[in-house]
Amino acid sequence: MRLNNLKTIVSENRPIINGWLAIPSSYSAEIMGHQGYDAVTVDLQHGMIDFASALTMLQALSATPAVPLVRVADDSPAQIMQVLDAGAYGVICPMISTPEQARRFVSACRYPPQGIRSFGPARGLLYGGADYPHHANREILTLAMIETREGLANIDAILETDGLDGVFIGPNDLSLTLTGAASAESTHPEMLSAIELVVSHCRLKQKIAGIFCTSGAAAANRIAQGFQFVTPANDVMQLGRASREAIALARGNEIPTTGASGY
Ligand code: 3PY
Ligand code: MG
Repeated sequence: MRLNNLKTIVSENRPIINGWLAIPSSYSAEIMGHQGYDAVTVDLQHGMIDFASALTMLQALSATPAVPLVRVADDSPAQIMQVLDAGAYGVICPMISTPEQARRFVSACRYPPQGIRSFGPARGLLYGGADYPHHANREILTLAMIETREGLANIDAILETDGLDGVFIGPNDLSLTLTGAASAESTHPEMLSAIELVVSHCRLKQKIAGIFCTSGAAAANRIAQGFQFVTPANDVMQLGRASREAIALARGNEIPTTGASGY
């Protein structure tokens, strides 16, 4: 089976830089996959992407060096199993608040006896190789999103889930629940200590600590803080910013920091 390069990167103590796709386009996916990201995630929760588009995006990513990941809409096993069959080499599951939810999520990613994944590897075989069914349990990456007050309180028990590779903080949702305002780079004291708590528990349990960021500079700060998996903004934010910069430069104006998209 094709090895999951992300597991190698983690074992070598290097950070994973992950691209994020919200625009339903195999062409964008192909472009992003060729930019040097270690992984690129197709977002089925907040992105404008349905399964048919996700399939073509995973196919496009297969032709690039980036490891294809999917953020699913929730912890329902049917969609988790479908994106794995479509060739995702890892799943990011939002809104994991309890160890039971974490177990349900990981179990859907693992063939028996470790889990309940149903057999029908489809594109997994094409991307991973003929022996995919024998090694998929070892290679597929599982990241549970911590973005609720309850998830934060249960961080220890969630990290103890067998087969869970790590957690990925959703800072917008987490700050919304902790402080009343969604802000990915919130400096509210409750957010700062929540983030420190997650990083320190991941370090103790030797699990991946991941987080969504709003820029490359913000991602560099998170790596310095101890995160091993960072997403330096998504395609929509990057497209908006690049456009604003080009327009401002052409007009000889100052580059605005936020645009119509709110990013
Ligand atoms: C959040 O910040 O809540 C996210 O889910 C990022 O994708
Ligand atoms: Mg979120």
